[in-house]
Amino acid sequence: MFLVLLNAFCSLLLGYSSGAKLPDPEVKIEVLKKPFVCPRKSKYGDMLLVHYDGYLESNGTLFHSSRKHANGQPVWFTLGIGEVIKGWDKGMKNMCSGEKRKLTVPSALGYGKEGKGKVPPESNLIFEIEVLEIRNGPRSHESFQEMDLNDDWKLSKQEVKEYLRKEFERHGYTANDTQNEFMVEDIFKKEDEDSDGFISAREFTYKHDEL
Ligand SMILES: *[C@@H]1O[C@H](CO)[C@@H](O)[C@H](O)[C@H]1NC(C)=O
Ligand SMILES: *[C@@H]1O[C@H](CO)[C@@H](O)[C@H](O)[C@H]1NC(C)=O
Ligand SMILES: [Ca+2]
Ligand SMILES: [Ca+2]
Repeated sequence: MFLVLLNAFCSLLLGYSSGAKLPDPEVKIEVLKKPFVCPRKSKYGDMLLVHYDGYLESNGTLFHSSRKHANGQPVWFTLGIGEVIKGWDKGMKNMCSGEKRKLTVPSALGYGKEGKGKVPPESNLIFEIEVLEIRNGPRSHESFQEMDLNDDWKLSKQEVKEYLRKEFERHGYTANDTQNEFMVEDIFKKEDEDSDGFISAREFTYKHDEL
């Protein structure tokens, strides 16, 4: 259980995928409902809580509904980092909390040649997605400031370790120093690109080059 959380947390913190470049298929976006008040719009790196229904475009079969399946719980994901299909990453920018969109996603931005579960290979998909909540993602400017305890615009190993400790405690786990140090080393190996012993704001922010 601990390791599962650790992995989930690591991929949250470090997660961005480097996919091969595609020839730019487009997602068709239709706004079905837009709230009158919209204090904040979704941007890459934000965490979004959504309910959604996914249909096969070919014959309208509902292949997944967050309300009907998996205990009816809405799902959290981070926008723009390849955690979800590209169609969502591309089609859910600038959304308000309470907004509902219909996305028509070509197969290449969905599950592609392989398909997945109830989605056959080469299927175009239709999603009706409602955003329930938007939060700062782990890679946001706000998160960086929260981690940068001495405001020098770079993260030391100590600051990252402190952040991990707080995150684990927030999730109800006792922080394990040995384990944390191991994670910090791993994080710095990947993130400290110029090996100066600090993660700069530039090194920290998401890389969006696959979008
Ligand atoms: C819709 O298409 C899928 C995949 O080709 C197939 O499995 C399913 O039986 C079809 N459903 C209907 C109602 O035709
Ligand atoms: C902390 O993690 C290490 C490495 O996984 C493990 O060997 C050790 O027993 C853990 N310590 C505590 C107090 O849980
Ligand atoms: Ca700092
Ligand atoms: Ca650095």
